[in-house]
Amino acid sequence: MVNRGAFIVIEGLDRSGKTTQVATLHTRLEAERIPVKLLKFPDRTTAIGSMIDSYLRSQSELDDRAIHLLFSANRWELATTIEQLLAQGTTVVCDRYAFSGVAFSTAKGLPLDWCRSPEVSLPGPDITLFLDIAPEKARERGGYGEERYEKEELQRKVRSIFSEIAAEFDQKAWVTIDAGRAREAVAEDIWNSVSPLVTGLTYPMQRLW
Ligand code: T5A
Ligand code: NA
Repeated sequence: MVNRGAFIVIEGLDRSGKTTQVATLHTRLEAERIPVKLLKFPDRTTAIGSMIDSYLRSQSELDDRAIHLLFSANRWELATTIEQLLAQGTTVVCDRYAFSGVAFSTAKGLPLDWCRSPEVSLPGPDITLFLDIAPEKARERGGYGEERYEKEELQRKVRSIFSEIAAEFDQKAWVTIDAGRAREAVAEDIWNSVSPLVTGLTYPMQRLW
């Protein structure tokens, strides 16, 4: 029986460097000959994803609950794929996941428990790396302010909800990384956290939450 792949989630505030770090991790895993698949949420390529994309670019309006459920449905669309990849021994690296879903919608004013319920029993990450950065520092990076949620006040609320979510996990399952440093330093911390997991796991896939 092959060991299953690890499910690695990279979370963080907008412009914290998630996409940059996911790409670096991908390159390193390939160099180590570890089978790997990158995923990103929202996955804007599906029919649901195109509704989300239009909402984020302020080209359409949706009730806060409706958009929340679309973000969640966008993960459920890929739940079986994630499960199959892990079972066949492929490591899955995911740029944002259910924690973003809960943090952003709660920051907009929806109750946390309500936000969490559609995420329950999705494939659970083996490790979540949270890229933490002060919103005022993130704002200095390229492209900030183009999409709906890229406002400093909202980002501050999102950051505090992420820290509430973090408190529910032990230090091995949720690792907070200072993302305000140089790319290489952040990448090194990520590698040190994930390298023990990527040679394959023998325990079953987890479920949220
Ligand atoms: N959302 C998402 C929900 O509300 N509910 C959900 O369920 C989900 C999944 C879109 C929005 O949707 C919300 C959250 C978001 O507001 P997205 O598509 O992931 O989510 O957003 P993106 O715009 O693609 O990504 P971000 O804006 O969050 O950027 P990243 O990926 O964190 O940052 P990255 O790597 O693109 O870097 C940003 C810039 O900084 C530079 C990069 O070169 C780039 O210019 N940079 C650095 N500069 C200095 N030092 C470093 N260490 C740097 N690392 C990167
Ligand atoms: Na990104």
